[in-house]
Amino acid sequence: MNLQERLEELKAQGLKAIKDSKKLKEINDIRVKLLGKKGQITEVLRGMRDLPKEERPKIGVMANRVRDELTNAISNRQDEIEIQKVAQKLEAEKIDVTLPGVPVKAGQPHVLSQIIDEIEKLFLGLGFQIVEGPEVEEDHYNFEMLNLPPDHPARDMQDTFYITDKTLMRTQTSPVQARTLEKHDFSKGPLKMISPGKVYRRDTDDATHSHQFHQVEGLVVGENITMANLKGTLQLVAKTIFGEDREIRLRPSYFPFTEPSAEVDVSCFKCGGKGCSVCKQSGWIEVLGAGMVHPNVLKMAGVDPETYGGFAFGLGPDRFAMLKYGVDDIREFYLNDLRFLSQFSQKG
Ligand code: 2NM
Repeated sequence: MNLQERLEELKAQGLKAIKDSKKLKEINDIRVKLLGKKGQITEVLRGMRDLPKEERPKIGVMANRVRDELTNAISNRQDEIEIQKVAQKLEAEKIDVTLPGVPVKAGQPHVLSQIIDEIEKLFLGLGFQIVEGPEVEEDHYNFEMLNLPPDHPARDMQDTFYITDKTLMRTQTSPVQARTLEKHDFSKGPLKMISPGKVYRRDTDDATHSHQFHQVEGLVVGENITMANLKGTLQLVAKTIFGEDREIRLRPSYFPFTEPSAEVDVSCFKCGGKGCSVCKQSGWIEVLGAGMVHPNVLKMAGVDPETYGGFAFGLGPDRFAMLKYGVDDIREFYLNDLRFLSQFSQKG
């Protein structure tokens, strides 16, 4: 085979190999094999020394043309492979922005928080302040200031978690009210407040008793506050939580911190008052305690009962939620079982 034939052969083989190559590494190997220092084309050029002088230019021109063609083919194929690589990467990483999104699972406030939030919203709308206070409380504020005498059964070790002789886990949120009443400046107007929060009683937990539960207590003290104001306010609470058609009634009762005192019933939200299993055929359900603030409570807080007076009430969000949603075991609220909690998803 003469050099000319050899060049034709190398060109044909080379172009085919270049065309078939799939990777940059492969094409680089082809380049070295053909055009490198010890490459096949280079070898042909070296072989020209053995040719008669007059044949050399012709073969030289031809060899250069073959080298240029192969160089071009290599460069083109390299570009093609490069572009293909980018295209494959783009294809693999493609995202379809028109696909519907994956919804994020949203939780909701605890059912007791939902009840408390609703009550807070109502009272903020009526111009009340929301006041929080310590859960570890002084005996003085929890009992003394609220007209609970030292021999009152609630003060027994049996009924209260004492921390020391003088400190305890609050059994009601009224100590927050005693603290606020004591500081209130009546020249700036009446005191209107609610105090929501956790309270503690020494109790054996069962379906209807829990050693921790919640309270929202309300207090209004000012001039010319009457029991009619109390009834109108509690009417709103009943309608807000249990529905627009609810009525309330007051029955005489006793609390150490109010005189007179009342138990407050709401007309049954299930039967509307006709009598059913929820209201035990009475048409009414007991939901609140309330009364006119005892003069002793005012005096203890440094407020003159001759000039100022008012009403107070206490309600239990746990009891409200049990009634409203038919929960038959108070302990459910404190077990943090999502199968229970997730049933109270909020609307809107
Ligand atoms: C109740 C029932 C009746 C009450 C009284 C006071 C205060 F601070 F004025 F003395 N706060 N809350 C009260 C009155 C609480 O819970 C069933």
